[in-house]
Amino acid sequence: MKLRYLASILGALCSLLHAHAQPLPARQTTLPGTYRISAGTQLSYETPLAPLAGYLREYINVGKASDSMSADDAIVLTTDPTLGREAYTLAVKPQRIEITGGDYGGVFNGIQALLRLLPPEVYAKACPLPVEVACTRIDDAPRFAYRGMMLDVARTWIGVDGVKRYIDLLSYHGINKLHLHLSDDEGWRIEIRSHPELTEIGGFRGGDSPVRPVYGKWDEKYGGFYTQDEMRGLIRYAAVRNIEIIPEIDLPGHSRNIASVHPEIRCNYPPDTLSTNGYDYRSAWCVAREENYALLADILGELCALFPSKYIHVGGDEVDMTQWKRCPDCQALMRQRGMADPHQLEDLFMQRMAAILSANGKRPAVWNEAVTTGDLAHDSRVYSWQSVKACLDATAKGYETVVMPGEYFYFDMRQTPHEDGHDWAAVFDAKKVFGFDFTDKGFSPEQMRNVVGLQAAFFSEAYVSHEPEKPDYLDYMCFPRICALARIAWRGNGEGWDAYYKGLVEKHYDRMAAMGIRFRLFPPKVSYKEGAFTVTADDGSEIYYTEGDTPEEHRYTCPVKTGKPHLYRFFTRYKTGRSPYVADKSYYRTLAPAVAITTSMGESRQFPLANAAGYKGLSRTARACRQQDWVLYTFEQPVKCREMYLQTGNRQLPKTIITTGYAEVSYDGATYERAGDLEKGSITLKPGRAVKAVRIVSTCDDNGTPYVTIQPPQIKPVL
Ligand code: TNX
Repeated sequence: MKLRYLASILGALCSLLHAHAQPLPARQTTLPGTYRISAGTQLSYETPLAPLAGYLREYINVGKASDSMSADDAIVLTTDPTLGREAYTLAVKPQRIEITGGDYGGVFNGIQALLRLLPPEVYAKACPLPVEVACTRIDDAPRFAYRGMMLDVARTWIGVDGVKRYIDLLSYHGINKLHLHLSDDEGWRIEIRSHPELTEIGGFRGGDSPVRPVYGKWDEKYGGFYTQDEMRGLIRYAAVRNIEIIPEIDLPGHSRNIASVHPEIRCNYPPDTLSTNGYDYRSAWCVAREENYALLADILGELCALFPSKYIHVGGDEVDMTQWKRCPDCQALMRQRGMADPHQLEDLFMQRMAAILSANGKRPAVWNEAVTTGDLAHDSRVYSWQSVKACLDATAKGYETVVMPGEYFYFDMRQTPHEDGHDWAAVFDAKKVFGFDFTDKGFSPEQMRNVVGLQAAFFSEAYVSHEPEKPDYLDYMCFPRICALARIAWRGNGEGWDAYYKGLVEKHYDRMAAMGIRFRLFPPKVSYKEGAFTVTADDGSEIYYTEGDTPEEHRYTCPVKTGKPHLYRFFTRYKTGRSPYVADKSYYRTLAPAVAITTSMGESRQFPLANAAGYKGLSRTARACRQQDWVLYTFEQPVKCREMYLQTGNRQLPKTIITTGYAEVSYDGATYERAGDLEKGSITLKPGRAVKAVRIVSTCDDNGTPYVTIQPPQIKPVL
């Protein structure tokens, strides 16, 4: 008996130690009866909760405020600090609804719990009144204090309204941190009053800007920025919704933008810009140039004054240290300090940032590379993105760590192999996000104590070429992956995927539709056997298909008989959601006929033309393109095919491409005829005859990168 007593005390102690790691299951008790919310329902609240009363009224059009906290027929908002941070209880009683939060955030979370009990139209601010709610009591608290999402507004500009919409969507899901990636090589998005040129010039790329266009939007000047007043508005808007905005200025790398506006911040040597047609491609701040720290003090000083967040993210990822190795001043500094490794220069730079932040009452947040040596101040917060190992490493070094390894949490990654998006970290969907578990990854209890929470990221290089004026691509990449992230950050995944998926499909799809989210449905199951397609969707969505090149969509109602399965692509729709296309494997089958690739731009030694010609990987030219530069594909034997796709640039990303140009086809190897213009550096040919050679010709002067990437041809057989 005694032993059991001791064991249970030990158990309780252990669970306290694991407090961060152990998900806290919500307790929900269903009670008899219902409460009817009507236009006459009163709203009672403690004075500091007034913003939440206003918020709630936007969604449920309840009646007048009441001072009485004991009124019947009322929704009552109160706080009780003994509940703990962000915890809440929601009690729906026959006479009234009580929402009690451990703090402001707890009350907000309780309101969200109430919205989830109402018809989904509540998210469209169209909840019919009166509405009956079954009596219940929910006691709930978050697993992690930090439940974040990072949005890259540097590569793709997202204006104030777009960010507000995103904040709304995050807040419905209990995400409480929005990390805004406000600067990168391609854009500077926050007004700095002492240096207005940073946004006036650096907020835009292309046109007459010294910042070169990249990732699409080639012909126009593209960009935008937030004034400090607008940002203050966003900070307030987010705070009402229990979201803290954490700003990031990416330093000392990813800084080509500011270096294009202030070239003097770069290292002290003339770069070789022959391959880039004179464009200085260097992206790192010089560590040895003392004046740089005055400019940085101005910038960070204003950020510290503007953002209430305790942490200011100063980047630290992917610094090109070859620039420091070539800089006489950086080299002299290294000798003077007895440094052997350029990572120590990054440490020194980051220590200077930490000192500026500390003088302004703030702490640094950094990407995991910045703690490679472990010398950075230990009150820094580390965002571990590169791998699970990087998370283990930062937590072992004792840093407060936001866990966000790319292979689980980079929502710019594609979700199945044939969809859009990056793939460098992994190809994954919401199921993998939901499955993220600390227990099988080797975190010790000490390391778990350093985990402050989870975050996902949406980097936006690819968004800009997917109609960024619309939220479709952003939504498709983020939802339902954000739902899964939010669930594991709030509660964990103890319920298992099947139960979670059921709730997602049966309840949450309707909510997301009412929220206006253009969410992704899971792909339908497609099988082609004995001359017929059979397609099923397990989520009640409607199945459609397209045939050949015609965009017309047909409703699938019974198996489709065909001898040409490669012509069909299936997908599903449910309200505002849609699935990716799914095709038979014959659709993707390619040929690899012997081909020689030559170019007027020379070849890179590291990525020779033989890579693409051998269908082994990408090739690069030795320099950027100019007008009349060409890439020639000559086939050993003329090739008959139904489709030939020739691509310059990175897969899925309009970058390192021939920005503008055209293709010429030759059927005899001697005469060429024009076959069409490049689109995003690529062209799909549908030649009626066997092709002997194709030539791609550039019509642009420069493409803003030091080389052009050439991909292996993708040639589809005649079937
Ligand atoms: C890596 S994540 C980056 C970003 C890219 C992203 C694309 C990080 C700290 N650096 O600059 O946008 O990959 O997935």
